[in-house]
Amino acid sequence: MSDNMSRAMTKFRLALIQLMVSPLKASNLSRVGLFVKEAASKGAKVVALPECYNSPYGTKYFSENAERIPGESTQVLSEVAKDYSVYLIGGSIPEEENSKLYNTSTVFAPDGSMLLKYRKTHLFDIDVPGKIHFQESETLSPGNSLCTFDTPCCKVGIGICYDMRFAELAQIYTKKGCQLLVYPGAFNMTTGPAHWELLQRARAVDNQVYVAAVSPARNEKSSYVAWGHSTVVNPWGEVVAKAGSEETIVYADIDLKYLSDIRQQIPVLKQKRHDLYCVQAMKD
Ligand SMILES: *[C@@H]1O[C@H](CO)[C@@H](O)[C@H](O)[C@H]1NC(C)=O
Ligand SMILES: *[C@@H]1O[C@H](CO)[C@@H](O)[C@H](O)[C@H]1NC(C)=O
Ligand SMILES: CC(=O)N[C@H]1CO[C@H](CO)[C@@H](O)[C@@H]1O
Repeated sequence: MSDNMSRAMTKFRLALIQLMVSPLKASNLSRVGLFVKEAASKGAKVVALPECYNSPYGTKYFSENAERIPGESTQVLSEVAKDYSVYLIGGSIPEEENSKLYNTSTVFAPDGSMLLKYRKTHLFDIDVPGKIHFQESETLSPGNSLCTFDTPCCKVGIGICYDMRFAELAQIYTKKGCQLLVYPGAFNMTTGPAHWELLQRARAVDNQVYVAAVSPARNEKSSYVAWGHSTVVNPWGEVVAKAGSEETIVYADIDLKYLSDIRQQIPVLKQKRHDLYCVQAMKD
């Protein structure tokens, strides 16, 4: 693609695949291709799968379904990304290496190559926002510590589920130039109604970015009942697309011209906020 063309591309379609996940990994894997095909046929250029899309959420399933990377699931992701020529954000899968389990997210380019691999190890250990978390991801996936990737349209930042709660992560991604943040996640029936949309809107309006969160569909029979409601929020903080609890695909057009308009109208990102506050604090 020529530089001129990529510069001109200020709009692209994002699809979130709210998959119904079952204990049978093989059948679920085979359906990934069908959903991505459908999304690509509707013009999606960036497609995201939910957290734990190839195995139900729960420790007993993690060990049963864990695999190496590259492995069965990432092979499927690579082929599907290539077949339909999309950027594919592979939600997360349970990964095994040296008898340890990790929740790992991968992203594939339209040529089938793996752009990044992001492991979360101590997801619920993060008491001090930013600190420990970033150190760990730095050591686990050097070079991709902050988990961003470039598309011809914009830079995308990836977080998994709980990461959504950390304003700092979104802020750092924004400072790195991300215009879209994607969080594969699986909030439950308590945290879902309370915080799922609120957190996305907060991250979006704080940073004037598009924020998308992609959940598995709700399976009442599952041991972990996901809230569903995969959502896309625009830089003004408005929900532009939202699923219910059923298996479905959510589409949204990401408009970078709109994003830059918002940033011009309310230029918070241009001001050195921290410097201002420090000066103010010293005066006081
Ligand atoms: C991640 O994986 C670990 C170990 O397999 C598990 O205990 C934990 O609940 C998982 N967390 C998420 C958010 O998937
Ligand atoms: C959802 O998760 C929260 C926090 O981990 C927990 O307190 C709550 O009991 C869970 N709710 C359901 C319905 O499982
Ligand atoms: C998303 C997906 O593929 N879900 C399927 C997983 O496998 C079970 C059992 O075959 C199906 O019922 C789900 O629809």
